[in-house]
Parts: sequence; structure tokens; C-alpha cells
Amino acid sequence: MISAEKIPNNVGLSSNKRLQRALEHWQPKYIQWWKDMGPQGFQDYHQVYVRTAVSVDPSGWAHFEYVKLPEYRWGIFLADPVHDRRIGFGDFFGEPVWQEVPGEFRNQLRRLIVTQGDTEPASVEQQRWLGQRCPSMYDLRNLFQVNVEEGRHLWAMVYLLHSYFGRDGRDEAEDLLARQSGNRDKPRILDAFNEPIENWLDFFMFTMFTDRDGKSQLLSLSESSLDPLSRTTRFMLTEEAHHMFVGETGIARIIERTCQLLQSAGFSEDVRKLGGIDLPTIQKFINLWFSLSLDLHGNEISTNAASYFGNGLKGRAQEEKFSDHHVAETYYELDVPNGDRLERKHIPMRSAMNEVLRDWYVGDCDAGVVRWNKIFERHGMSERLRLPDRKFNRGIGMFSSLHFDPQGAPLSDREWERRRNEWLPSPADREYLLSIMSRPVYEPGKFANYIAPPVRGVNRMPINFEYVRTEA
Ligand code: BYC
Repeated sequence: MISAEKIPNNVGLSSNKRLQRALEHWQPKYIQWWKDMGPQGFQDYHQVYVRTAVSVDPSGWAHFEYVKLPEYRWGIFLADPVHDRRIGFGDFFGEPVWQEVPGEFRNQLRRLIVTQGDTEPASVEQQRWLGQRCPSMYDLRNLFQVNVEEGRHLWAMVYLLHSYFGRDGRDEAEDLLARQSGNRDKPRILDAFNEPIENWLDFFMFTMFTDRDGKSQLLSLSESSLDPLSRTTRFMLTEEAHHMFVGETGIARIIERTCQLLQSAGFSEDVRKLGGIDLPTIQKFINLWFSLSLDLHGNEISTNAASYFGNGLKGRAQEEKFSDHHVAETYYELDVPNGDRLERKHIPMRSAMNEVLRDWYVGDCDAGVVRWNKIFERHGMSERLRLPDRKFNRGIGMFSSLHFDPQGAPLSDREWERRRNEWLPSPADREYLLSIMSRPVYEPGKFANYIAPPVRGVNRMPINFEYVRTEA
């Protein structure tokens, strides 16, 4: 039986019979999915020190407890309503926001919510083997925190589907549990969510770059005229911040350790001989996950994006920072491939909305890389990491049929095939990473040789706290 106590919420679940009935049907399937496709080997005998959102106020955040993963209390939360909120962009600018789904935008809204919802369980599936290779108990706990929150984000989208899309919504909610990351017959919708995440460098890059796409997409959905979608995504953003923290600090700690190893060997050694992760490998994983996550912003020129904007369904990140919210007569300057040259074209701004969001995203990623590079400065080293050019390794959009090196210089198909392993992780790189991650580090306070400890523990607990307990 569905109860408000088991499902923390601020959506009036206890008095909403329709939602209760829909969830009663869906929740057992979700739990079965979680056991089958969630963290492998940690479902039955482990208790994890996790944060559970029990309310939207700041004190609701301080709620930490040991839980068995399948017993986590996945809740449903909307950020507080904004009094007299008005539509902030597009053709309906200035009108009151919608509390129900307008019939004419039903399909588009459903599509956006399903696409967003599909990424959440996908990421849990992608990460399900990582516990077996964890670099420490602290990191293991962070992995599970990210996983349970992605599960909660799925709940958030399912809440919208169940509450506002009737029968179709219930069918879509079932399908969200039926597609599977990497499955050839029923894959996840967006490509990056079908890529394997087999080692912790993948994981930290994913939480740095792909979760940051989550941030940019959620920011733009939080502008939506559909108020429940706006309020749901606004609350999700608070959790997303932690995921990016895990990614950014995870890579920072790997860089820190690599610098230490290099220094201890007087810069004379290959870091791999010392069991660390060399900088060229780190750079290759940046190249991979940044380019995959650029693809997640869709085509550069998109009629879908134009119509989402015009209809007020999906805005720009931080829409209030722009002065023109109609965007009916402005243009975006885009370099479009024409034969073997790029030609500057003026694209109606609404059709370039995916590119506008991508600009915001690239700036946010760049700031993170600048912070990583400070670690080299602190060690007095001249090495630097960088984002590849946005044309590099693209699978979606107008550059997807062409090849470019990380500096953006065009390459022939042959040259690309010959040199791609210089820029992207090779099978040998992956084999090396698996070799140093083959055994999990489960002892409190101990860390794998390739990563430095964090600056502080979780919730003011010591670094050597037992973040994951095993039952006898
Ligand atoms: N892979 O007009 P276009 C997160 C398809 S991450 C495969 O450009 P649009 C998270 C597209 O579906 C954030 N296919 O599309 C992070 C369309 O197909 P059809 C997730 C792709 O709609 C970490 C066709 O190409 N949220 O939260 O303008 C862990 C035409 O493309 C891809 C959202 O994505 C791709 N990458 O833009 C956990 C927000 N890109 O209809 C979670 C909701 C495009 O021709 N989604 N296609 O068969 C959207 O806003 C839009 O759907 C997109 C695509 C920006 C993704």
C-alpha cells in the first residue's frame, strides 16, 4: 500500500487517490527494476549512509541515515510555488503560467518529459557495476547517493506523467522501465545514455560533463510555462549540484594524485608504472565525455527547439538574464559546413536555441576545467587540460558526418581512423584502467593508489567513517 510516510512528498499524495492508484501499480515494477538494474552486489546486505530528501526546506536536506538501497525513500517534491508566476518567454510571454497541460502542447510536453525521464534510470543502469571497483568507501557512498537521486528524478518525471497525461502517461511510465541502456533492441533514447561506464574515470567524467547537461536542460525546463514541470525541475537542480560536485572533485583528486606521483618520481617516470592515471589518458576521457554531452543538446538548427521556445515549453538557461524574451526577429551566427569549408550563416534565433543552450553549457564546463588547471599551478607544473573543439567527435548535428581534431582542424576519414586513439580512450587505455581498479577498496579511510583522499568527509563525518556497512 502506498503511504505518504514511505514516499516523502509535498504533492498531497495522501489525498490524491488517482496518483496513489497509478503509483501502486508502478512502484513494485520500479523496485524490481532497481534490484535487477541498479547497483549490483549491494542490494541485500549493505547499508549506505545516504541523504534522503524528506522536505523541500533546508532542514529537509540535513536528513542522513543508513539505509538498505532498495528501502531508500524515493520522494516526490516540487519547489515552492512562485506567487502570480507569469510565462517568461515565447509567444505567450506575460500570460499566467499553466497548472494543467494545454491540449495543443500535450505531445510536445510529453516528449520532453519522457526524454528527460529516460536519462535518469539509464544512468543508474550505466553505473551498476562500479561498486565492485570502487576506489574507497567514501566514493562508493557517493556513487550510491547519485544513483538513488537519479532514481528520485525518475519518480519526479513519472509523477508528471501520471498526474497530467492520463493513460498515455501511465504507458510512458512503464516504458521508462522497459528500455535499457545499451540494449540493442530497446535502447535508451539519447546516445550518451547507451555508452558503457565501466571504470571510475568514466564515472567522474560522466558526472562532470553529462550531469552538467542535466543542469543546463533542467535550467531550461525550469523556465517552462507548465508550472508543475518548472517546480519539479527546480527542485531536481538542487540534487544535480551534488552530482557535479562528485564528478569535479573526483577528477580533481585524480589529478592531484597524478601530480604527487610525478613529483615523487622527479618527473622522470611514466605515471602508469607508479599505478597512477597519466594526464594524456585523463585528457582523452575529457574529449570523450565532453563531446558525447555536447551531442545531448540536439541539432544546431532545430525546428523542435524553435517550437518548444515559441510555445513557452522550454526556455533558455537563466532566461531572466536575457533582455528579449520573444526572440522573434534576431539571428544567431553559425558556422555551417559547406563542402570542405565553413560558411557563416545567420540562423533565426529560435531555431538555434539548442546552440544557445550549448554555448551556456560550454562556458560552464570551461570554468570547471580552469579550476582543475589550478591544481597544476599549485604544483608548479606547466601541464594543462582543455576542452576539445566543439566540432570534435560529434555524433549529432551538422558536424556528425565530418571529422575534426581536438583543435578543430578538419581531417579526412582515413586520418581520423589512423589517429583517433591519440584523442579518445583506446582499448589499451581501458584495459589499463580496469587493471588498477580490479579490486575494490572497502576499508574505511583507505584510498586506491590513483586517487587522493577528499578534503573532507560527508555531512561533517570523518574521512575514515564507515560510509557503507556490511551486515553480518
Ligand atoms: N541522441 O531537433 P533535434 C540528465 C534526435 S541529461 C539521440 O535537434 P531536439 C542527466 C531527436 O530526438 C538532460 N538522438 O532534437 C544527466 C530527434 O529525433 P526524431 C536530459 C538525438 O528535440 C546525467 C532528432 O534527433 N534532458 O538529465 O531539438 C545523469 C532531431 O533532433 C539526440 C533533456 O534532454 C541525441 N543526443 O533536441 C542523469 C531535456 N539529440 O524525433 C540525467 C529534454 C537529438 O527526429 N530533451 N536527437 O526521431 C530535449 O530538450 C530535446 O529532446 C533534446 C534534443 C535537446 C535532447
